[in-house]
Amino acid sequence: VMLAGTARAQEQRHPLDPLSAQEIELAVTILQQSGTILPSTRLDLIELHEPPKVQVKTDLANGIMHRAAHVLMYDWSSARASEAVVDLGSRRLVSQVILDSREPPTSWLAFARVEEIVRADPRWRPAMERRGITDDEGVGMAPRSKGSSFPGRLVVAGSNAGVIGVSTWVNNPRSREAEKLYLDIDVDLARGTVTKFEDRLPPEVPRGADFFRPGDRRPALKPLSIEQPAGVSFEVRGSKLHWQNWELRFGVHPRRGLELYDIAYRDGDRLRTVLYRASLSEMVAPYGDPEWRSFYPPDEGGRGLARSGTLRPAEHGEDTPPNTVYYPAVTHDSRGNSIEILKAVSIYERDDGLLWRHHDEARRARALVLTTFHTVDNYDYQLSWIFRMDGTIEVEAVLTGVINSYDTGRQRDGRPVVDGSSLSHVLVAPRVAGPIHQHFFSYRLDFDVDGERNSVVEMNTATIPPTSKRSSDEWFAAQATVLKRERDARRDIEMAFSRWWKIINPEVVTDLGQHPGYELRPGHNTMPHAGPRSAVRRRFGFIDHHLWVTAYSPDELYAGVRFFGVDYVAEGLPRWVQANREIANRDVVIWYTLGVTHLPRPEDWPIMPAHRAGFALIPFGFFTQNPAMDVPRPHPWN
Ligand SMILES: [Cu+2]
Repeated sequence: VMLAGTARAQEQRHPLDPLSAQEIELAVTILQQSGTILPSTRLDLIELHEPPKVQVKTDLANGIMHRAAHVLMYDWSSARASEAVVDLGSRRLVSQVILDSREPPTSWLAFARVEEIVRADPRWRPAMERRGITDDEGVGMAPRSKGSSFPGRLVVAGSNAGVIGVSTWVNNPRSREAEKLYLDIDVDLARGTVTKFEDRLPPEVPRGADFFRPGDRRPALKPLSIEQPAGVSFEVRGSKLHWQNWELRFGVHPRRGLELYDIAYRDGDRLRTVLYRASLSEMVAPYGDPEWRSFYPPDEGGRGLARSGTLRPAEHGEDTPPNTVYYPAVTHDSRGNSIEILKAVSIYERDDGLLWRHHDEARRARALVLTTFHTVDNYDYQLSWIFRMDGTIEVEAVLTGVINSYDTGRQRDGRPVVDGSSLSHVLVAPRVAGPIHQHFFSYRLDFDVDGERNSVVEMNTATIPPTSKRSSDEWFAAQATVLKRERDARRDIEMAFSRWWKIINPEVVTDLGQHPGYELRPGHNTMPHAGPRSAVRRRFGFIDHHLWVTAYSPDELYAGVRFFGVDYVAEGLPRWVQANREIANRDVVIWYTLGVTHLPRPEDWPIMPAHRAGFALIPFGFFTQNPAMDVPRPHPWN
């Protein structure tokens, strides 16, 4: 019994598991006791100090667990950003580094500081009450940097004079648009005080219409029941998930959101590794309407996908099916308090259409979905990892929520769009313009196909040129090219060659004499349309290409920038690949940029219908036949 219990405890914990609430609090306590955290210090990120892959494997083999926290912080009174590593086992401060920046490391920390200062001012609550707002949680506040656009400089270098304007609005989900609060507020970020507070509420405040039009509902549909009377077919112990032949772990990171690690497939009596780790690494949304403003929010890096308020709990039976099982996540606020979000990760099985069919024999597919919901100001994202019975992993980003908009003053378009028009915005409602923009997601995929040493092969399909033997022009073939160096591995989708990529293990040969591999199959994608000298292209150069391949390095986690306070031109992928490291038959990391170009439609208003984007990881020669031939009949829900 003891042994079984130990084995179970072993299986429940993993060196890559996110910090628990106790670990977050312990890290903060150690930093307070060592004098590293002052009363004016705020905590930007409290995360697992990620051990290198080699240490993770050694620790797992030896059944030991090193736990350390990495903490990124900013002291508002001295305008100093620093990072520290705390060993949680020995309860020691291991290292502290002052960063070469006077700026807060993320816009989130500046948002949190503004909210903290304004909410503590005695004039705030009466001003809210005058507006009929009793719960100010839905009130948005943003630092309005004077003379530069977000994400710009907040603190003037070399000075503590951090006086800044504050924009305020109500995030009323039932209102047509974010309502202005008519408050003129300046705060001193360094001193933590409000220096100006003017209430400019006009006698008649325009209110938006109700989004959901409750009196105007269509008739309800007949019931469709989704039930699993015998329970779900997956099992979760700690961070470990088993479903069908899949074994993987999942956790939530304050910045990166849902992360998967140790993804493996049980193939007979062998447990075969596929991915060491997979997560979103950055996202950025450049806006292109010259009549609006220059704006390219990095919602993952700048705000964080799971920091205070951005990770939204699921609503039972509405955003996921009723057979969903919910799992909590732990994140933290800027004072270092841990926050538990219940229903943070939704896991459910869903009917997945046809698995395979021939003549009178067929099998029904089931998929396992791991999903999270995020609200970043106006926009909403659903980020999913979908596991299939045929060995496929589908990665999906769903975009919904409220588009950014501005008031044109025009009730309607003067003339319909005609031939030759150039559109940088669309009137989506009377007076409301939706500016053109793009969404880019960078996924970091640390493949370990049957082991660490992998290669990436580009596949280009083209006509075989006629020869003297074969004069016909009807032959075509897929040409394989191994990507050998990082700088040659900046690649784009090419329709003319039906281009795709395959991640193989060149040291393993299957019974068919092939290298086991996984295909990265792009879905719909896009290229950046801001020019190459634009701020967004210089700062987030990862959007220049759909595929990047790098040699594994434990510090290289963010395709864009690690911290925003430092001068962040050409950080991340564009900088790393200048080293031009070898990538053939190495431990490699694949980075895929998924893009959506969004010219808003009237149908995107007031709340945008869910728009799906994604790509798939599909076994190609990983198995020696269809791995789902063994699915029993009749279909698996009976
Ligand atoms: Cu959009």
